[in-house]
Amino acid sequence: MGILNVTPDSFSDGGSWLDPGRAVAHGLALAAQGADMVDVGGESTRPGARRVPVQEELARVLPVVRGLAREGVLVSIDTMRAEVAEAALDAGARIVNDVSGGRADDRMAKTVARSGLPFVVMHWRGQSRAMDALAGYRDVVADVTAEVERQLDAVVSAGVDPAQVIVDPGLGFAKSRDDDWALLAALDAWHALGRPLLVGPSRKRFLGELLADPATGEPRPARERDDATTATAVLAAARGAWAVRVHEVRSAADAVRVEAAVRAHRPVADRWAPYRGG
Ligand code: PMM
Repeated sequence: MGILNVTPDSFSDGGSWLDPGRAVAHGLALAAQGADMVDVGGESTRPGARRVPVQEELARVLPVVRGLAREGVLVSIDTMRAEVAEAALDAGARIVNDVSGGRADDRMAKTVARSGLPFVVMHWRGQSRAMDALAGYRDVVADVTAEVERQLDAVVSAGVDPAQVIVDPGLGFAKSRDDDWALLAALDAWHALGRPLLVGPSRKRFLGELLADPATGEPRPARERDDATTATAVLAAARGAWAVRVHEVRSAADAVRVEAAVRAHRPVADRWAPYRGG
């Protein structure tokens, strides 16, 4: 899943794609580089971000959704607002990606239910401006999967078919660096929910801190975290993730295809298993 943030203030690509023509061209480039879908968002969710007015969000995303859908790109709309989701679906989007998993707008689940289209339910504890203060888990993997299960129950009660739902651990959303690593290390736990898994590690803080400058302790700048993002994409793919949401598509798409090719040839390796030691 290629990321297309039509915002002035997203943490790593804010301001790059505000012009609709440039945004559509970038979305087409992401598809040409191997993205199976392009996720269009008009509101930054970086920690501390303020909400944008709904009219502003609509004005940012609709021309881009329309332009990409017209070119045959599978478009996902990244929004917490039912009104934006509905308008984007009318404009040709075919997936709703809600970082709040239906919790920020109580009309969202009904809107998605009516559409019958895929719905990304991400783990979420609250709005971006307060997000960092909401971190804190007894056992992050058990707590986050249990909370997503409750979000899943809530959207299903509102009419969403469980078969529509894709789950996402929400890396970086009300999570410490160690929480993010623990969630990545335990992606297998998500299969118990029985739903496809989306993972969004791209250029996030936990990678910047891992790659911090040893002399100054400064985190690696966001735009220099793509190789590390690609590594996490491979790990997620190897653990059976359905999709990985990334800014730099070429390397991540190549990498997950390598992983898939190796997986497809595993029966060859299995023939050698009896000869292996230990
Ligand atoms: N992360 C961001 C935005 N949208 N959607 C999903 N499903 N999962 C994520 O992890 C996620 C998301 C924040 O990153 P960005 O500002 O670089 O888009």
